[in-house]
Amino acid sequence: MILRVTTAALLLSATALFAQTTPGDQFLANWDLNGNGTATVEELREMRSSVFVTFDANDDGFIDATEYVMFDEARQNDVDAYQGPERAQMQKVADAMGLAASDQDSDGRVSEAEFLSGADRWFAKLDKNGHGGITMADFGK
Ligand SMILES: [Ca+2]
Ligand SMILES: [Ca+2]
Ligand SMILES: [Ca+2]
Repeated sequence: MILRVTTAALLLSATALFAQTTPGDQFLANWDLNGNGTATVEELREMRSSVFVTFDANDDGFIDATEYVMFDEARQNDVDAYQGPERAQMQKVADAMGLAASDQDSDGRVSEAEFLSGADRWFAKLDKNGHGGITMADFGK
């Protein structure tokens, strides 16, 4: 009986793992800061600012190539949780914060200004239906 309960519990937790959140759910969980179902460009900038501070490990105002190693790994972990078309969707989100996409003056490192200004281009790309906010609809849900 105990064994059966344990198995059921295991099955339940496995189901929870497999019924993972969609990229849209995950995106909004991270970027819709006030939780109203819409990520605005202001929220994208604010969150990018927090992300920047997190990965500018030596606080010199730049995420350089060395610091990008950690940052790339963190974003890749998110991508690796998905497969198929959802993986492609997550990859796009991850790439948008990459060194190549963010380093506008091509000096090999990303300043906070470069990183924050990326939010505007990113927002325009993500807001597929152009209604001024990113919602689940923009992720095809
Ligand atoms: Ca919001
Ligand atoms: Ca730095
Ligand atoms: Ca730069």
